[in-house]
Amino acid sequence: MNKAEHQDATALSALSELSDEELRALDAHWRAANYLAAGQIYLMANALLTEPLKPEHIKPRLLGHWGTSPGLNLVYTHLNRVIKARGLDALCVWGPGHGGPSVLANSWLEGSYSDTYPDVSRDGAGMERLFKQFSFPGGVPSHVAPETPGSIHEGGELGYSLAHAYGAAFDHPDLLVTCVIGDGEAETGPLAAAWHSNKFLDPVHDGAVLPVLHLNGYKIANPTVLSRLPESELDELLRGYGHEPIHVTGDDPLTVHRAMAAAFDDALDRIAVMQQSARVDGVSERVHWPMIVLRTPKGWTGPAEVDGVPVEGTWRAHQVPLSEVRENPEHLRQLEAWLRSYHPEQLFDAGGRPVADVLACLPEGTKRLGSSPYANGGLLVRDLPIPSLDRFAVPVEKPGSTLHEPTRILGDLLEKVMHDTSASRDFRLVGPDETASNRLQAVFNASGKAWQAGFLPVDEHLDRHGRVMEILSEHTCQGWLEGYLLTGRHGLFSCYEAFVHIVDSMVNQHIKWLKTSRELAWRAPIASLNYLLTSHVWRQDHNGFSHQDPGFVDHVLNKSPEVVRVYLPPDANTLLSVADHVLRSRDYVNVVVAGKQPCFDWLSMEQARAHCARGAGIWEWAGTENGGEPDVVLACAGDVPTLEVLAAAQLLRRHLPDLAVRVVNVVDMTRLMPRDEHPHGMSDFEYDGLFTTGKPVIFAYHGYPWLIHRLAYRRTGHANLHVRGYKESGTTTTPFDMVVRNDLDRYRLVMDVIDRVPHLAVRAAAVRQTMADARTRHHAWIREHGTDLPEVADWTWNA
Ligand SMILES: Cc1ncc(C[n+]2csc(CCOP(=O)(O)OP(=O)(O)O)c2C)c(N)n1
Ligand SMILES: [Mg+2]
Repeated sequence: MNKAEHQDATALSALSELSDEELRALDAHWRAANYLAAGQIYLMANALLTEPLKPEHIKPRLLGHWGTSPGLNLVYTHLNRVIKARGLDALCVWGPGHGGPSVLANSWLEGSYSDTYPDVSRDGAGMERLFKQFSFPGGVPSHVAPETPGSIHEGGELGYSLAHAYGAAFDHPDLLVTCVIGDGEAETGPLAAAWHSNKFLDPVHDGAVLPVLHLNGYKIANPTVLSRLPESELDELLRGYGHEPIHVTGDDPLTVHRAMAAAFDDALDRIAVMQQSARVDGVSERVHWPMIVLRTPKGWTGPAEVDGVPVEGTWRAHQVPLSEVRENPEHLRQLEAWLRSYHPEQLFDAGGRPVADVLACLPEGTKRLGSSPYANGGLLVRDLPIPSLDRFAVPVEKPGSTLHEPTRILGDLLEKVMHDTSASRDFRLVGPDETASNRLQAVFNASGKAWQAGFLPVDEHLDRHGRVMEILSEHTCQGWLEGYLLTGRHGLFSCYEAFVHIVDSMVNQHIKWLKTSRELAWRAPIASLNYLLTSHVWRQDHNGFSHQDPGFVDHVLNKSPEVVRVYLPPDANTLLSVADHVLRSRDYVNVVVAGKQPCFDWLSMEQARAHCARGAGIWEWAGTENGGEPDVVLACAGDVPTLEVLAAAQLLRRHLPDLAVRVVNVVDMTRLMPRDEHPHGMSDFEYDGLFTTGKPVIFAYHGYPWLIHRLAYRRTGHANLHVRGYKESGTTTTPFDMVVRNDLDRYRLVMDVIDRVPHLAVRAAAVRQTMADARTRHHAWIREHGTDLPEVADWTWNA
């Protein structure tokens, strides 16, 4: 858009009734924030420019992002005004989180920063610290990070702001969540999907989300798609997403202040009316929420031209507009002129404290964005009411004789949790369209599925006030849940195992957030992010190869050990015990992999609790040790591998009754790690006792076999460890064929034992041959009958 068009559009915007005094004060606040943002990028001394700028005042490494900062500052300034005027509880999610200097500047101006970090006081000495520490060794990161007061969103990896904002707003009816979305960020898949969150926001029980699309026109090196659409086309697009856009456009500060104030007032008036009509008048029609489209220049108020090329209003303003300030006197001169253009002497008193005009727009106490308890969710979180597990446990008189679908049993527990949080509304279940498919449908007895779009008679369980969230965007599910947890609530994400990879990089970011937060005393612990991965690799009966990928566990186990936990409960009662644990935990990312298909019940509730507390242990009843040393250890992790190991143990009992077999089951994968690498890691002493130092260990694992080697490579007995798992051989076939194809089946495991226990090869050659023949029989049988061999399909534990 050219300048004339800018002005036209500005003229169309409604102008607010700001008094000249208010206008001057808002502009003073904005200029102060701009000054402080630029100061952080460049200065390590002479923060107030009390003397002419010299090279030694400049940081040796110039790091940070200027371009987005003036726009973020504008939003912060105007949010302050409306929070104060209307007494709002507000939170802001800063999508372009690379604008760290802006958010830091504002939290310093409002005093939140000094409240959190008293050594960075709101005066000249504190300003100097604020400047020097930014992107400086031993200081603070360049982005909006966990260290930043008032933040729940790093914005380092772009795309998640809008989903986070909605997550924060769900079940916080009195909260306004403003969300600044970069026009580059708006090109990402996660952001594009998140516009539809407005079809899930309940105007009665949820707060409001006010998106501010920040059209500064550019990304790092390119124009942005949305900024180059004709305004009418953009307007239609946003209306198509269900919003009513309010456009604010311009490059003259005072005009934009007036338009921005009017836009905020207009948006908040509309929101208040919509909430009133839903909450008081009981209107249940879908709401088309307002949003603001803010079109101002990138790097606004910065250097217009540098070295003969335009910078302000272009992509060149993205990071550091003047890059050779120490070496190039012209750059130094330009920087000084730029910084002095804000008139710091009018904004700060001689002691460096912001003057009254600058502070006039600021709210107080916890209304300040940087001091909102909503942004430090651990302050708000209550314990989840988790009922006693005994009423949900399945009775187990004898192991391996009854079958249950573990996730269905878990669904009963979740129904109760959902029911018991009906009033507190602080628990949600999210998933991409799979709650029922994952057999958790009992929760629908306690809550329907959130839905604000159209309803048809065929629909089931859709509910304007529901707390089960289903949208076919794993990114949106993940973003919602993160925002919900970060603002002090609880939840569970149930997902097909293979497709949870879609959020690999989102979970990376959340783990980083938690790792850093745990090191900040002022950040209170929040509820853990819990994944239930079901419909797993071994039982993709309907789908086949595309749906088979157990690698999320590998991905997560690379991450900060203090944050990540991985559980593979082998049956219904162990799943209940694991669920109880993860739902109570704080500050972790818990990955629980469990089947939804009928699965043998191995452990009573009491045994399950003890087994899960150990995380890994011997199942004496399944082995044949008789008090001596075992000849071989059969280890397993995961429901299907556990079944195959027990079936193998039974075959060994029958065919090689003298062989001393130990059966070990691992529920908590991190138990396998060395003790000094993970807080759950086993000492060598314990590990050696369980797995022996010299006997063969045949380990049947749910996922890719290499993981077990990685976890155990330092152990004495590693050379004797032989792992079977998924080796990417899959298709649509019978359940048992899946394990046969991947050499994880009972017959193969028996052959592995014979091959690895010394002196057995000759003695047990006939047994080995019987096992190989069974595999051959299996092969022919499934091709003829389409089902598994009766001896496999009808198998029960019978020792
Ligand atoms: C997912 C992702 N891809 C790429 C980047 C690298 N990156 C950092 S800033 C940026 C441009 C962002 O542009 P925009 O959202 O318009 O922000 P602004 O113009 O306000 O700086 C890019 C591509 C990133 N941070 N995250
Ligand atoms: Mg941009």
